Amino acid sequence: AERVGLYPGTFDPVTNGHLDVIGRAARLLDRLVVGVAINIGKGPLFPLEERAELVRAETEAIARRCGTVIEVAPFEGLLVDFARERGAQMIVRGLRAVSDYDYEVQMAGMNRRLDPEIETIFLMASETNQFISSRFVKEIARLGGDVSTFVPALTLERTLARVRGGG
Ligand code: COD
Repeated sequence: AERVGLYPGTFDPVTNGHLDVIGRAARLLDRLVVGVAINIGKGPLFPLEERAELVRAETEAIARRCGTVIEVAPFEGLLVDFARERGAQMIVRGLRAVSDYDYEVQMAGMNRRLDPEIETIFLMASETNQFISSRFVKEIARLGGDVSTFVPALTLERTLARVRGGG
């Protein structure tokens, strides 16, 4: 059977940490759906369409390299419902520092109660990309720091345009 995974997130914006996880997941799967959350509490820097557009653009090379189909799709509502709808047997999450652990374990546990058929799998990024977070990328860029090793090229350009534009 086709192995399908769902990698959900906010991607505000996509970072080299996310891409590292996507590359590792792609090697294990036939098809990877990257779910871009529509409703996110805190006002995002990028609107939904641009978050999805950047994920799409930055994952093209990975899809070509792995021969895995990567679909980028916005979603709202329950994650497990979206996973079922897209035919995914597993949810892919990334683990960074221990600080992610509590939240990730609770989320995986709750999702398992909601749908015991769907497995959550955790992947770690390389040492270089391990500690990158969208939140700190935005903060560093706003304060004039160099984020060019944290995000891919097009995303860097768009991030600088947004923070310079005061957005
Ligand atoms: N290295 C490794 N992993 C990383 C890195 C890195 N440098 N950076 C990010 N990641 C991982 C994160 O740990 C996460 O697993 C994933 O990448 C996405 O990260 P974010 O920050 O873009 O997205 P999140 O964690 O804010 O997304 C949360 C969701 C939108 C997926 C969640 O809120 C959700 O599922 N909402 C839908 C409603 C629902 O079903 N709720 C019940 C869930 S129990």
